[in-house]
Amino acid sequence: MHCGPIRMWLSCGSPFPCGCHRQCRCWMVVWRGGLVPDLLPSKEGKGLTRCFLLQIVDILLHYIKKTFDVKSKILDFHHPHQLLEGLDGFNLELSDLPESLEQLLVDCTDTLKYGVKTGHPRYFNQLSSGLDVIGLAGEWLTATANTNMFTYEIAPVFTVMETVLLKKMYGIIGWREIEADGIFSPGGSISNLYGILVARYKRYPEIKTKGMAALPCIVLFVSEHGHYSVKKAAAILGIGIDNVIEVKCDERGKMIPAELEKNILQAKRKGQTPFCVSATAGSTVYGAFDPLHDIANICEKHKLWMHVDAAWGGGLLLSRNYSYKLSGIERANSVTWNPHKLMGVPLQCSAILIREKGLLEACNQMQAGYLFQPDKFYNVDFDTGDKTIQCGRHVDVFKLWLMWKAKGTCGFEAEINRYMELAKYFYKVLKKKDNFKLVFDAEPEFTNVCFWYFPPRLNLIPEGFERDQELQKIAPKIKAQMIVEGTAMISYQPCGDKVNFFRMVFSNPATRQTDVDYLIDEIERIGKDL
Ligand code: ABU
Repeated sequence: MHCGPIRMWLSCGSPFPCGCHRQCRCWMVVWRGGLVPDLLPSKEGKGLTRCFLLQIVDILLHYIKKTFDVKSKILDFHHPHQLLEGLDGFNLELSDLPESLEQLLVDCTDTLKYGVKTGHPRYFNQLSSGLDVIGLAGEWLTATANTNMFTYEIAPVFTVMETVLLKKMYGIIGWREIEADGIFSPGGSISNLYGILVARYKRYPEIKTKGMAALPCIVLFVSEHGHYSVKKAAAILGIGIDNVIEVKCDERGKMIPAELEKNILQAKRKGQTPFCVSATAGSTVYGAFDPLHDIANICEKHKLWMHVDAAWGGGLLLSRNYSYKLSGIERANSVTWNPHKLMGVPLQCSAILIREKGLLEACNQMQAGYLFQPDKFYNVDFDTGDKTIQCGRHVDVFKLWLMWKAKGTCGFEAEINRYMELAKYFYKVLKKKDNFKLVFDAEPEFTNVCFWYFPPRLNLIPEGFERDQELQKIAPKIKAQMIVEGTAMISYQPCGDKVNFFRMVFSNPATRQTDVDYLIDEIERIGKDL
């Protein structure tokens, strides 16, 4: 059966390309009448559904091919007002009458056209990048199944699959299955929220019924390079961001254990009650790994919950060469690990792992009678929905499971090792260039490489405030030009007393050394006259 373009069927009125005249007539009636097209579950809708979905697949395949074509633009940038006003027939406004299937196909094409190809070899903008074809297939299947993770009853395969993946992750961290628990959540921020929520519940189970009024002034600790979601969690949980104590880091962005201990003692002296430390394994900007054993020793000494935000760095556990960087993670009470970052799983895929069975459920359980009936005929341990802070929960596990099947642990390891090698290569090239300056003049600890570009003009200005004022403007200008031309995407930020610098990260399987060389040339090309 062959499906030609729907556009052709409409204009020539010829028999339906899949050979079904009846469905073709249905289509024409629909088209002229402006009624909802005759797709499944309509009795006659099988042929048209097939043709429509094959057209969608064609659109997606065309996009995927362009994504991996290094010569194609990463994006066709337009300002928000232009998208709102409408572009070449791409109109975001919603109408009262139904649009034709033909128009929907055009809308799908345009949605991709004006978006960003995050799988492009020169997309370095975020920690999550790349487009894994197996993961994509997993996401398609997940959307087709269109179920909810709250009960085994409606997600039998996915709920059991989740336990298999969690068990694998506990084992990699170094926990025994019988002592561990976990759940997939909508992103690293929510996983960190879970870590802090459970930490507080463990210490003060009365929080669930009595609220914060029943608790003393509790405080938690995170490094000054830790993710902002820790503060956000404190705000959401009613702890308050003033009660998140930021611990000083060394020049590489690692928490200084002596500073942590000093802060804990200071808090106690002030009458505050420390309950949790959130350590970081792979900080967002510098890619720093906190000294986890030292932090674990301090947590044990002061009886504090140790959470490790390994959203970014967790994937490194799969590399036998580099997993030592997370040594001590096995001593954590909870861990955030996002397979959608270093492991390249399509967004979103994040896990919160807790080293105590039953705690997640005890903390979050509400026993909604309409979902979690205890008298079901199967093992209700697999009705995991009462462990979560959500009700409805998206299936995020299948794409990860399918990718793990396709690559094996060794496949993830090889990819991650390659990113580490690319980061070292990038560092070595930059080190040799006079017009680039590394934020740290030492081999990268992770795949993050932070650097400034100095246009020749800036070399005439002596080091100091005035030069920093000028340097601050360089990275945003270079990035803006790259976006407008669609040639590459890389992030930048200021950090502490350091003015805007670029952050390169490697987590994109499509990136090759030639793309790294290209990025450097591109920065020089755009930046030299700034
Ligand atoms: N921590 C969220 C992701 C940040 C980034 O992609 O740069």
